[in-house]
Amino acid sequence: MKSNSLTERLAVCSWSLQPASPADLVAKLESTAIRRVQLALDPLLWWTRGGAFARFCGMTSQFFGDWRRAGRALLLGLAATTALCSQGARTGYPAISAARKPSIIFILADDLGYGDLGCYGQTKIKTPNLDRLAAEGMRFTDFYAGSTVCAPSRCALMTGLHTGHALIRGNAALALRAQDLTVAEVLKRAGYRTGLIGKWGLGDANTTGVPQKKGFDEFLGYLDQVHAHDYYTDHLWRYDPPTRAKPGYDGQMGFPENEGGKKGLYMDDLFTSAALSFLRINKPEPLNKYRPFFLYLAYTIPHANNEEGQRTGNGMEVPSDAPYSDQPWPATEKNKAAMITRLDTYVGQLLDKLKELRIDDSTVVFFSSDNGPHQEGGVDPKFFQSAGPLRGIKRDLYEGGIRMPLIVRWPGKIKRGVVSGQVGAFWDFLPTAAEIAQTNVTGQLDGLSLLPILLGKPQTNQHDFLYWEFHERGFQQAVRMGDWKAVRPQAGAPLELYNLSADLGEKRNVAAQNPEVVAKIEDYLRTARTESELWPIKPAPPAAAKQAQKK
Ligand SMILES: [Ca+2]
Repeated sequence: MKSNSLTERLAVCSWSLQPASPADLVAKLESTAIRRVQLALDPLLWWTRGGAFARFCGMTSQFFGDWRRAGRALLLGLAATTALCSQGARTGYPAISAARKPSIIFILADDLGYGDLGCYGQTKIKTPNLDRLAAEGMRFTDFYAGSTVCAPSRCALMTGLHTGHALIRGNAALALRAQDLTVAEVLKRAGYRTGLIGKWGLGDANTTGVPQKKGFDEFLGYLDQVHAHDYYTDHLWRYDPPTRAKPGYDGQMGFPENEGGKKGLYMDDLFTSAALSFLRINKPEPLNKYRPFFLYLAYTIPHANNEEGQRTGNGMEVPSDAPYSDQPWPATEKNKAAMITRLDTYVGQLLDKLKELRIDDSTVVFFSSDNGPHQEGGVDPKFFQSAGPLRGIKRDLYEGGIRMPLIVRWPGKIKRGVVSGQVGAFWDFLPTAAEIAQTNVTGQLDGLSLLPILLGKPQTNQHDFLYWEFHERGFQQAVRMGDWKAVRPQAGAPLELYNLSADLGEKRNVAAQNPEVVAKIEDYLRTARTESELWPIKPAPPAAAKQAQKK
């Protein structure tokens, strides 16, 4: 009854969750003549499918007792409803050009390392679906997150700006402002239906940075990053706009399944259910004039529940440690592996749904992670070599903290099984998505579109440099220039220089042997950033300075 109860509670909005019997009825109807009639009717009805429409189907089904009669009743109901509300109902839809635009999904993992996936060399943790995604698309070897912790990394992903120009350059209680353009705003203006499911972290309640003010039509998830540690939270935030057919929702949504310390509903499971519904409801089709969608699916695993970790020593909270229960590993590591395989299973479900809906060829799927592997919640990132061959982890500007898996699949457009050494970063996503959506972006951006390389064309537009700054240990900077990587461990310190083509693990500082390269990077660093009162350059705290010197 629990899932029914959940479905019922969410059914007021367009994201009903579990495919309970009303939704099954809808699915059956889609393959019948009734669907053809439905297509000719008011598009407003489409948006009600997960809510009032589904409930209507359920009621008619129950009342008439069989599919056939329910279908007949449905036709009558649709006709009557159309007569009542068709006037003006199409006006809310932006015109989509004759050339259909592809939909876009960005799946983001939280603290997943460069070495955590089979297709990136992981040997113990099973990730068959992500490996399949890579086999069917393009896998990048030299792609970088926006930062080495959550909020600034996600800010770069959303705004197309690196941490030398972005508003949010560290984990802090800051909110995006009205003038901070996001990829969701760009895509919404281009006619996309935009949804965010999962962790936001770029603006709390009652600020200018909530998802619905930053381009997302719908949102279900955590606003606050610390709240996102709680995998069995008793509430999430939800925004769903009101329409003529449904009242909408704006506020906290409670989950009695998790009240009083109960662990009945794992939030990443819920996010997957919501994402599957989002795809089902928003798939482009004649009824919505082939309106494409953008889904930003920001999972919270395999991040640790840090508070649980402090209480119990094991913050790797997951419903089951299967399929690793019998492994002779520490419980924290079994849980971490189970989290990653669980995430992989979610991705498999999403890919299956795209195929089932027959939109896999017209949907570009991105998968990445926001920063390197952590050593929180009782895990040791070395246990599975989660950073692969790279140096450093989360909170480092060495490669392990910022170099990420990136897989992009677009059947028929991106060649299968390609491995690319193209250098790119999170701030490239906004311009790439804009070009996929056939729209222009004005204003300052640090990113460039990677669409040419995705389509197998010459990538003539290249970064001269990639730039990061990090403020938790004083002031640290990093630059990637060609095969060179420079790191400044603290304000005023000389640059360390590594040649990644010969020394991927950043073990040999070759600054002294390459003064002209160091000078070029120093020249660039003089122009790489704008000053920010929020993020002043400050000396390293004594402990961090000592730590930096050790490295
Ligand atoms: Ca993170």
